[in-house]
Amino acid sequence: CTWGLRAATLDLTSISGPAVVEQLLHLATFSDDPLPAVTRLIFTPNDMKARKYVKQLMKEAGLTIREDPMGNIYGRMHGSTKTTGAVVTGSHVDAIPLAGAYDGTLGVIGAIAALKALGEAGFRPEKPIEALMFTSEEPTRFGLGCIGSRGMSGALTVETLNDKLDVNGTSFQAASTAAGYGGKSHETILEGTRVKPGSIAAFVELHIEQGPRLEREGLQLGIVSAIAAPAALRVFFSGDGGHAGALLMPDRNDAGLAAAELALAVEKATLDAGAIDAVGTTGFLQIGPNSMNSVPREAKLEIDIRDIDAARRDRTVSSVLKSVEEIAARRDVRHRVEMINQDPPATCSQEVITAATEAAKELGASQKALVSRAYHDSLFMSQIAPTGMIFIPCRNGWSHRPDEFASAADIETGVKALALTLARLAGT
Ligand code: HGY
Ligand code: MN
Ligand code: MN
Ligand code: MN
Repeated sequence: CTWGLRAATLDLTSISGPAVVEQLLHLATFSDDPLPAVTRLIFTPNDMKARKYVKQLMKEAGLTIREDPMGNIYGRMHGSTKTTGAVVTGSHVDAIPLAGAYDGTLGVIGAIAALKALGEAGFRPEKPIEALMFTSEEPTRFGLGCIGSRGMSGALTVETLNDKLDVNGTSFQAASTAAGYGGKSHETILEGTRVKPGSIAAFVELHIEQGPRLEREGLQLGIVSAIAAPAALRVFFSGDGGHAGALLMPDRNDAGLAAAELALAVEKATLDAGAIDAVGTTGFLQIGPNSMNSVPREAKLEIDIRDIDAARRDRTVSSVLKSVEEIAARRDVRHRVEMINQDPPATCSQEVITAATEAAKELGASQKALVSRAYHDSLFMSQIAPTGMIFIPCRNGWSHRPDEFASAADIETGVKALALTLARLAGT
């Protein structure tokens, strides 16, 4: 049948922005910090409560639930055919320290709400549709972002997973197994997580923009065309330290000052790239022993460098690496560099972009194509399936902070656009 006819008859009035907001705010109560801050790291007690709540919502939506060894949680709406790959939609519920209630969670709760509404509207998809909660998108606990979607897409090796320990020295294998997932080794865990080729026909992620463009232009939806290329590195400096009173300036090799210089060098290298899409951040800077009258002898920095142009991003990374060498030599400090990740950008699939754009038009929602400057699990899903993202505005573009906010009206528009996009991709 012609899609337009069927979409027009799809009654999605059961999708209610206020109801989704209520679920998001209930989810936000599972936090290690008092509201409105949300802190929720993978496999911690609050994450386990969040997982339980997500599975309860999936069950109430009539979805068939399955979980893989890394803790990715799938809720499936069966299609009329078994052979084709599923249309999948999802995001993450883990949150960096002192974050907000909408980053990631909108794409999980919204996915379940969209599938529930499609079921209630009597929509019977040809392809199965799945709501997916990725086990962890933030890099906080194991020092690597998108660990679940990397595992699903094959972008994660056993060696990489082996050296990802948390601050207590706990391995992913130990933490996931203690949480009821996992397995006897990282090999078996990755084997059980890897998505079989062809099993995903398309992937769509609903997310807040985490930037100010949509709100500034008064637009309701963003249809993502590309996702910027993220890179991250860890740098350690060490000097001999000493007494702040007795150690004279010419005799010092102050690791703290080397770190301070490097943080400024990151900013300079990024600005020297000469492009507004180039960003560089020293988000973590720790010195030791961190006492007023002791010359710092240790420093650790975690640096995040992104750009929509991968080659230009790589030039910025190499300029930062050159600065590490130059600062270390000049200040006579020892140094060590760990590249955490240096991923390619993602180009979204025209098929998904078209489906999402048509869905927005059907809703009469204002929209524009835009690039995602944040990374998402979509970055890795795009390596194994046609992938796209739908953005809604967030207040002042704020994200990764407790006052992150999206309105019930924008959330409702986003979930409806997602439902229509899924129906189009999964329909006959
Ligand atoms: O850092 C990011 O872009 C994502 O929010 N983890
Ligand atoms: Mn985030
Ligand atoms: Mn996110
Ligand atoms: Mn070196």
